[in-house]
Amino acid sequence: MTTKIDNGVTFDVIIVGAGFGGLYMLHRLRGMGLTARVYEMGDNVGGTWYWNRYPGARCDAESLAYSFSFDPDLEQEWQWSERYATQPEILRYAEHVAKRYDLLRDIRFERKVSEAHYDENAARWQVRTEAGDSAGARFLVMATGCLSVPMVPDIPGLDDFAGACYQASMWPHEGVDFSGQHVGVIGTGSSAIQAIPVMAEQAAHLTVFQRTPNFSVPAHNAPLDPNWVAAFKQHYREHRRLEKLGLESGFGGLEIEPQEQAPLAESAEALSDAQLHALLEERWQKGGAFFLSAVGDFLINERTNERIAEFVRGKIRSIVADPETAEALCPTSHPIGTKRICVDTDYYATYNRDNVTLVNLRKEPIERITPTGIALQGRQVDFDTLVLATGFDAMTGALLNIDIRGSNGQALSEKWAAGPRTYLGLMMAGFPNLFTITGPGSPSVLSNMLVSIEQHVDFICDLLVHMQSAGREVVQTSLQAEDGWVAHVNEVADATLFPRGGSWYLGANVPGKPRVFMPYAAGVGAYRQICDGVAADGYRGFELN
Ligand code: N01
Repeated sequence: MTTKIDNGVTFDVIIVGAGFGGLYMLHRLRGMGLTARVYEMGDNVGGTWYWNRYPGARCDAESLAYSFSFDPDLEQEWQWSERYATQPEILRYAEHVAKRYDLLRDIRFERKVSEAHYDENAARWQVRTEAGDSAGARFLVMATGCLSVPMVPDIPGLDDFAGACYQASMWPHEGVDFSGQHVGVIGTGSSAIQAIPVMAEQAAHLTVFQRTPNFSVPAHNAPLDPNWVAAFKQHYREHRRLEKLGLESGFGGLEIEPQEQAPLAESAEALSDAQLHALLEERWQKGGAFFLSAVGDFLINERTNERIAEFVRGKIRSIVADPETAEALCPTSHPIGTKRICVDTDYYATYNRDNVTLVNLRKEPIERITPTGIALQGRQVDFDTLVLATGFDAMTGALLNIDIRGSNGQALSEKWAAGPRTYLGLMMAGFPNLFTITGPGSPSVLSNMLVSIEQHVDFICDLLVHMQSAGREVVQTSLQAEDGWVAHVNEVADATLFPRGGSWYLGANVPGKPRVFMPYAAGVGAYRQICDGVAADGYRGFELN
């Protein structure tokens, strides 16, 4: 432990997590003259970009968009080197932000928060860490991230494996050398789809154990041309404005000139196959998840969705040489886009390598993990090293891992027993003065996280200023406001194909987790308008005392 333990100290605000959400929150609070302490589990800033160091890890939003907008000088001075930034570069950026705004002195690292209890009489949150800190604060801000609790698969024999076993989201800082190794990887989500091509280049042999194939589109990543960037940066403010309104996509649609991006067609209904193919091909060649928004109704019209899905399957069949492997890689069990679309570099082509084998677990289920590999029904596949790219207990996992208790000692785990309930993804009824950044019920994981983080932090800070000027100490949301918001979030999701995705958006990847569509699916523009309206109405749905 490098810093002294907090014992009985109090702050205006305690922030949990030093990822981008925690860093910006701290910066803003400083500017308001408030005292704040950040507790962070890792030994450095960066959150998801601190932990997810697996080979090939990079962002699926363009670097010029996946960055802070709050300071025009920062965005002008920081130079991104690639269209999609690598994990090490994003981590360097987070470190730069922390140093540039002198944030480190208020962050305590290697501090896992174990409990946060609200003392109603004192109107104060009391927070403890596993390291032994005990501190109080009027406000508590959970900046714990949406994808920060790794899922260890419940496969019999996992502990019996005698070789090295790595979880993609807890990758060793010193890296892993796969040279000459036989490697097995379980999972084919975004993490695996990025890691597999890179690991395949190094390993003697790579066996991919796939339960559900995923749709993936090419990133067409490339180094950024400094002249292009300089021209883009002349318009940075306007790009940011459009991005905040959800009118420009940082998922692959950035051009020098800021422009409101519309789908190439509102619906595929009136398009012939050849016409639709041409539109999709245009976006496919451009690269990135922006591909999905080529046609406006892809998430509400089953026929459109299936035609787009079939286009991608056609791509897979044209890239992967072995027809059986190609068919196994073709997703058929969920509408395209209802699970997070993956963005890759050479993923499908990797299966043409002699040293890569796909095991289709739908045909050959895993019986158990053995000391030397994986026993399938009827055969054994041996390898030296096992990589688990098996995802996260998303959106609620990090909050429920902490013993959070609000008014009358109510535990958050009790309140959320049937699934998360929030008002605007920002507050829970019965938990006064506690805010979540990009919590369930907000656009969060369906958006560019940096855009959503800044909007949440700014909203919370404006609310605190409003409370200060009104002489109020306590803010809470009502059950009525919360019920109304939960109903609205469900209504929006139910109007789409999202609930059919069986994804981590729904909690479907965690055994026993209630199936509730957690993010708000109407987009950052609509959400921002609602939040602005709430604030303009004197913070409708929030009770100030
Ligand atoms: O996790 P996932 P991820 N036996 O949950 C499989 C973000 N992200 O870490 O689908 C066999 O998507 C599971 O199979 P199935 C992004 O938002 C972003 O890859 O449950 N397989 C699935 O294939 C992303 O969506 C970036 O049948 C098992 C895989 O493990 C989110 O993080 C990069 C299994 C888990 O896939 C999560 O992605 C990386 C079992 N028992 C991540 N248990 C970028 O910005 C699980 N699986 C680019």
